[in-house]
Amino acid sequence: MGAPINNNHGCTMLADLRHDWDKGEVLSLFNLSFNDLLFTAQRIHRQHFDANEVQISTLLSIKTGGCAEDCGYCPQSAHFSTGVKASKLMCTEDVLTEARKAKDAGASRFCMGAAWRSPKDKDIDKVAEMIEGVKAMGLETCATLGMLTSDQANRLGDCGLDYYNHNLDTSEAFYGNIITTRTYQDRLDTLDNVRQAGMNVCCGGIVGMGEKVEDRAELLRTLANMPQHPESVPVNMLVQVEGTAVGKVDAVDPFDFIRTIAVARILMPKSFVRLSAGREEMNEQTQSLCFLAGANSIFYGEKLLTTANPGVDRDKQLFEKLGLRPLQLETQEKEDALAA
Ligand code: SAM
Ligand code: DTB
Ligand code: SF4
Repeated sequence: MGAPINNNHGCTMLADLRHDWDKGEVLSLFNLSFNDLLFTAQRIHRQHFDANEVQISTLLSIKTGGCAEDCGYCPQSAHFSTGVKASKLMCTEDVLTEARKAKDAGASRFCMGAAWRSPKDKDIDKVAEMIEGVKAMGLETCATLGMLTSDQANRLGDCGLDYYNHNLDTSEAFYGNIITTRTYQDRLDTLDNVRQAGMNVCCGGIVGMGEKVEDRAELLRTLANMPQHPESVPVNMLVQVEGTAVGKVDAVDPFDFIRTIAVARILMPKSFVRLSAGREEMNEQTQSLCFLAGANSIFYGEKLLTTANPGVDRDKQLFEKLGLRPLQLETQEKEDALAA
């Protein structure tokens, strides 16, 4: 475990990855001056990554709406009237057509999301077929299907799923204000099953649901204190959807969102931190500060699951203005994906 070293200029250097953060330490990062926080985060970022390279994933909702869970932020929950039409699981052929388009547009990872509390075993068979087809195109694969048993996680791992996304969403203390139909421990159990199955973990949360800075700090502390940091940490800014439980809370101050990205970068130096949902509502300057704070991954393509994301042309322009480049998969990774 590396101890934080303060160099008296307000920047903390980390000798190694840590998994033993306490509450006060994380909160004190949030309370740094904005410049000190961003400088610290950017310096740590540069120790582990090319600061001008951004990983890009494209999302597809393979099964939309009608979900039994009551997640207070989600337009796909059957508990809210949001205008999202429920549909059945897409067929593999249509999913592969969308994956091909995503690859041609420049994505390196394709993430398939389903509005399920948890998949049935027969759903896993169908999703496995999709995963195999997407991998055969030389794309990395990610899925987010709800809670998994350890058998289901093993089956997804065996068919070559690279990443499983399952978010903790917020702190354990605030969680009950947002979701009542499953527990924080249920989420942690699925994350354990994913890890045991040998897949990469994609786990993060949402900022802007009315939580306090202490809740953001606790969410990040929980992630960072896992025995292994999630390889991918999506930080979503709440997309406020009319009809959901948190559709009308006060919008988060962009500086507080940027701070959350910076603290995620400092706590999990080697993880990809994704500037996730909410970019459609952000200006270019806010997004740029997120990249400066250490975000190095985005969702790319005009739709997230059911809500809007900036169009590909706008993102290309932004990358050009900032001198950013999409991360290219290594030749070896491509060959592995194609051979699988
Ligand atoms: N049903 C699965 C589950 O909940 O694990 C997978 C899909 S679910 C839509 C994936 C994640 O999307 C949620 O955990 C949440 O973090 C994020 N999400 C959903 N609605 C959102 C919103 N309105 N704004 C920001 N993020 C949202
Ligand atoms: C994640 O953390 N954010 C993505 C992905 N993982 C699945 C989903 C964002 C959804 C935003 C609301 C919607 O489009 O329905
Ligand atoms: Fe269902 Fe996932 Fe939406 Fe919760 S976040 S309502 S589990 S689709």
